[in-house]
Amino acid sequence: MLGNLKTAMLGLSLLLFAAIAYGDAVSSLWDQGKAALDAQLLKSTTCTKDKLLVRREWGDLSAADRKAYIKAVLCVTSRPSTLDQTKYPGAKTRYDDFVAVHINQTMTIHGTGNFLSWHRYYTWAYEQVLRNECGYNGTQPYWDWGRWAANPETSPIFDGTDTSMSGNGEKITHQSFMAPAGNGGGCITSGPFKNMTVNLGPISPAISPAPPTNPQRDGFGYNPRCLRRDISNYLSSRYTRTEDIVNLIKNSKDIASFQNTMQAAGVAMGVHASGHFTIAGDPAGDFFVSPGDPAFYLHHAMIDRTWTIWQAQDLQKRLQVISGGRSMMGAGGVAALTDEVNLYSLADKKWKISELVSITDGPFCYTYA
Ligand SMILES: [Cu+2]
Repeated sequence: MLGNLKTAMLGLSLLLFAAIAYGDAVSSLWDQGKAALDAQLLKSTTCTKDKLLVRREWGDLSAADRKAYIKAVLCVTSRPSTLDQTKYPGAKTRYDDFVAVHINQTMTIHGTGNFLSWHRYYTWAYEQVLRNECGYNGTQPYWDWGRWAANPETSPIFDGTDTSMSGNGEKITHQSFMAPAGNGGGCITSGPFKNMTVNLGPISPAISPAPPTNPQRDGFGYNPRCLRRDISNYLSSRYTRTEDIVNLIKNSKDIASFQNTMQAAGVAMGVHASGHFTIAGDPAGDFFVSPGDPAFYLHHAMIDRTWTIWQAQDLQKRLQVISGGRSMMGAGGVAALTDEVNLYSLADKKWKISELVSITDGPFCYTYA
């Protein structure tokens, strides 16, 4: 009798769990591609199902999981830099090392053939450092833009609580360059990262008043300042709704249209720029220095998830494909799958783009919930 009751209650709680688990039209596209991803995993020589790390949406993490992630990020910001201090005097912490490597390669990793694979490897390398250098057992969470598009400021990612990635900046009179000024613009004042110091840059600040100028022209000088944000729903409610993500995935028939639509920064803004400029401020709105805001990695994990879902809709035709040049300005010619991706001190190995296209091959062994 008691056993039956227990079974019934377990069944009920499973039902309840199923009912509250978040799902939308984008996760339906994931489900449609899942069999192909599972088959790809079976073919992998390096990754197996029992080793897979599962990345989850911030809103689906428990408070304890969020705190563990935050603790690991704070740990990376407190460990010393491993970079050459004569060349990178502004890189004080291990966290800054990531920012410096992104600054260094900015012109050859955006609007290029390696954009997606480079940022996949970079986000993975960050996740590895959290785990290997800061004792983190979890995975890199992602920011599902569509889920919070109506009001990112009140999302669990940016609500300013101690389980968030900190909140908006203090409201100041300012101009943001990519959207009308929102309710912030100043230093963030709440949440776990309110005392975080941004050390590198700026290089292309997208907010006025601008942050103080870096003592070195290359942006690698020491320029300690607060983290500023101007979170608003202006871009998210127009360009990163669930329907926008679905349209991006469904309407992009080849890799060129997928990544061009994703990276568009013109009249219609793609999800990539919209995500960055939904956070805005300094350094999130700075094309070169944007990884200096710790929310960067949640954004780029979602870029990566979106790419994976697009791939999975026709996996075998969409894995070994790239499009674009080797630099933003066209120098260097057309990118090739055999081009190497080098993260220098952030990861110990160089990989070819062709080895970075599957989330269960090359260095990778993860999936998305
Ligand atoms: Cu980037």
